[in-house]
Amino acid sequence: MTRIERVDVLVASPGRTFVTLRITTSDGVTGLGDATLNGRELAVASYLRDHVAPLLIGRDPARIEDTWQYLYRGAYWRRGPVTMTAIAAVDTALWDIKGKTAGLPVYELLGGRSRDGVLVYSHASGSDVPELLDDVERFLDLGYRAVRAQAAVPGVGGTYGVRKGKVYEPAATDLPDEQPWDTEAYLRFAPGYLAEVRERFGFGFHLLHDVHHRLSPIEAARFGKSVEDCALFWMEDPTPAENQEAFRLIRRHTTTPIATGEVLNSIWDVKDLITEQLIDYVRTTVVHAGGITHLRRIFDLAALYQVRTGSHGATDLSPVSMAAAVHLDLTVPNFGIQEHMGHPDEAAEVFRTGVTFADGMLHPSDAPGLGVEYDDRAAERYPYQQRYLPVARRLDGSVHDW
Ligand code: CS2
Ligand code: MG
Repeated sequence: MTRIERVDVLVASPGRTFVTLRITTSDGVTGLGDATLNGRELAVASYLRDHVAPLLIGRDPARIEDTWQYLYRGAYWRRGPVTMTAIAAVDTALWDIKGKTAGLPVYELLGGRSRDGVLVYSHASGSDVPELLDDVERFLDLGYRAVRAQAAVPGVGGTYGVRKGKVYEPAATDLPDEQPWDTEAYLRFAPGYLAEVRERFGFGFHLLHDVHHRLSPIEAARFGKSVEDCALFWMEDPTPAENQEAFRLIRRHTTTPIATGEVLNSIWDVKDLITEQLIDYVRTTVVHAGGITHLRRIFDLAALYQVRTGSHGATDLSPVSMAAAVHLDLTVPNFGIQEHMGHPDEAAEVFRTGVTFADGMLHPSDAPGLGVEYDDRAAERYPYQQRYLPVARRLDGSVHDW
């Protein structure tokens, strides 16, 4: 009988920090899982190394669902980003192993292809509107059929999403960078530049925007109404989603589609949003919402209510969870879109992935399992670096949602 023989928690910072779980079976088959929780990485590394790994040794790697239930119910303390990211890493690694053992890519284990490829969007941004427009053009020229647009609000250094360098990386300082925020300035400025994107490039591609949890429900309703002529694919995280009822108010005022869920980590956190159709896209992910096993439950619930998938895919989601996302996205009937921000060049030295980009879509490799390899020797060149996400402060100095 095959058994789990070894569990490694691998922490490295190739361009940015990633925590990767590797499970090795008594047959010598290995599986990878992403365990990266941006800004709180070591909490998950310890949860896995100190609390979960000892429980996995000797277990049957084929029993994915049983392991999921064992780790979720057996923890007693349920849900939350650290627990669900740790369970996700184990789950993803076991699906990788199952695929390798079966000699099949994971998407074949999930029901096979429902589409030719996975439509993706990437991030255009600018420190001013001309720079944003040039960046949108760059992504359209690269073949993206969907582009997110974010521009710095004049005089507001804390505007979310403005890239400095090749990829947008918000966790860039060894202590939280405290950034100013001015909601009124944002509400007066952002609708204008989104309209300018449409004026310059038309409506032949999907335009997305991330509000990033910054507005109250009525402010979000006001924003949604003000951009209706821009025909956004979605406005993302218009208001913090802990209070799922808040979205009822937004829904009453605007037809701009809504996406939320990247900071949520279980079906319970999105149940009302989905069953009341308060959102149009659910953004939960393989890495933060309990792995492939739990995310497909969320996606199946969403399908019943015509809510489509729109998973988070920023730089802090490693090539391992991005590959797993593509395998799942390829199969689910209610796929919407997949975020694809890419990774720093150094990450490609550590993670060798078979995922490819073509014609505005991502495509998984047909290698057995997830199709990702981890190079330990390369990882040694990039020791862990502690980095924090920023903190936002209103003009009166009080903390706001970053
Ligand atoms: C953002 C992320 O990609 C997105 O939609 O919300 O950049 C997010 O800020 C980071 O993933 C946080 O680590
Ligand atoms: Mg977001």
